[in-house]
Amino acid sequence: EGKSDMIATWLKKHSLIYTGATRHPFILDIRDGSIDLSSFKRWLAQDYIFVRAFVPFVASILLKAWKESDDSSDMDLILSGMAALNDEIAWFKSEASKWGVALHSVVPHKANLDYCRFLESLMSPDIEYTVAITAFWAIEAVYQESFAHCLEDGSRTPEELKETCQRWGNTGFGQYCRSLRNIANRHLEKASDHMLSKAEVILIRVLEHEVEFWNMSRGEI
Ligand code: HMH
Repeated sequence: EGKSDMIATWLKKHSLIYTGATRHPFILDIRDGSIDLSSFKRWLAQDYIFVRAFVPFVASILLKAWKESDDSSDMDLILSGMAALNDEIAWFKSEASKWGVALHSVVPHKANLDYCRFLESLMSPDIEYTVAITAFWAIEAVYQESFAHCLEDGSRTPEELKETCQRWGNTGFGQYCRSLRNIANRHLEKASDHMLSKAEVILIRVLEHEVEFWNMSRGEI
């Protein structure tokens, strides 16, 4: 296989863990309507903490794109992603108040702390743009694929959870993820073998953290 769609190559190679992250029991429980509302609230509170840590991570990628990318449209896309995170934080606050979740008193669980620490490690200037943008794509793609699955024909997602699923499962977010994937692929295509193996390892780490995050949300701690 050539290097033109490294992401496709890696998704095939690591399909077990990718499916584990995108078809997790937490998501299947939403999709079949059997989700326990305490799990949903736990996910909501923990994800708010995660998204707050995700903002500086995306800012670090914006900085890398500005310094390292040959295409100025990369920056435009990343900036639009940052703007969407501003809306997302406001959405978490209003959703939490709807569900009676007090965000200021949430204690981050270990899986969340581990994931946030991992994000922080990726913010280092030593992490190349190619590696960081691959991680960024993977983090967004897991949510897109997961929540889109809850909206497909035949799903029995409870009405009160549909807005959440729409947030990441909508076609606009799907297009955004495809654009991130194209950027990642374009940079991976010109990367050295050494850089490719770093990006592949980071991709697997992201998928593992996503699985742990869903496990935590389901109360398996
Ligand atoms: C844990 N992964 C987690 N939370 C999110 N909000 C996303 C990915 C997508 O942005």
